[in-house]
Amino acid sequence: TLRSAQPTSLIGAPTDIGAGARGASMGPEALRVAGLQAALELHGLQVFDRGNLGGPSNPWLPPVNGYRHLPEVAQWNRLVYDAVYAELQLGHLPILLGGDHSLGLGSISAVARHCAESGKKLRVLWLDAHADFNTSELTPSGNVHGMPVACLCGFGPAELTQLAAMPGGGPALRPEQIRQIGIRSVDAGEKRFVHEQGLEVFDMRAIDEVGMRQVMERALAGVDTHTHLHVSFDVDFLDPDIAPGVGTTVPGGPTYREAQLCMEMIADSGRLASLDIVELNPALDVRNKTAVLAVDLVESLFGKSTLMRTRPV
Ligand code: 4U7
Ligand code: MN
Ligand code: MN
Ligand code: MN
Repeated sequence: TLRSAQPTSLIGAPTDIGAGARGASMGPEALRVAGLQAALELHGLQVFDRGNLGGPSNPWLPPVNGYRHLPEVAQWNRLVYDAVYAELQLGHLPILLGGDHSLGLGSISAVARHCAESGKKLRVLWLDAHADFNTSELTPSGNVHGMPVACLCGFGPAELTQLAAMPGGGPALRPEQIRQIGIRSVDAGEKRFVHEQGLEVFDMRAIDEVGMRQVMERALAGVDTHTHLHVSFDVDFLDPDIAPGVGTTVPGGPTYREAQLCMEMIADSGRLASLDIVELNPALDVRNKTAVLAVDLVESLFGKSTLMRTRPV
């Protein structure tokens, strides 16, 4: 068993406040029921389960000025920001159990502040079927889970773009710090904005053409000992045939083997320092199998491998 020096902390954020379907609020408990803590402990990790944050309930209202539930989304993200930042201060590796993907805002804002203060380079891997790069003008839904990447880059309302008090007051992220993988659903206006901002996107076509191995080599290029690697794992990244328990399924995602390789190559980088597991929706799952799969993949992300490999193939 590989022993990691860094303890991990599970932070539950049981909300679907930014989502287009109810049910992601049950994600943290489904991951616990699927044995997340025990799976990580089997790999020699020390795991603290911090329990669940308690934020506002979901009023399930239509969008106002292009956003659904903006005050509640902001409140949940302030709670996530504080919880994730506190774990980073302790030297722990925070694992955010969502909850919908709007919570990536609080989580990654905390990571960005931590990196700015500790002189680390931040690289964010966004594993998702969607680019999550909408703004209030571009969004077809008003759901904030489709906007966190744009907000992190400074495009959005102050409540969401100013979560981190960044030195110099700028946005939490610059587009060049982000790599998106598995993308296969981008809205029309969002597509133009992704192009305009120069986001590096490894869409499903890239995975089809050059394979997951080369995609991950490219996505991890430049990651070194000074890098803090954050993985934001939207479970709808996975093909819905293997992962039906998500609110926004898009066909044609990575297979089980492709997803395993993706996680294994991140583990091999040795730089994983924070993680979000989001958009798991137990109300849409089949006997918790999507949660079990997510736990299996997270094991690979933390270094489970079939053999004691000493070098790549
Ligand atoms: B997720 C969508 F219109 N783009 O903005 C939107 F297709 O966090 C979906 O990646 C967003 O699951 C999906 O509402 C957000 C839609
Ligand atoms: Mn997402
Ligand atoms: Mn998604
Ligand atoms: Mn979704």
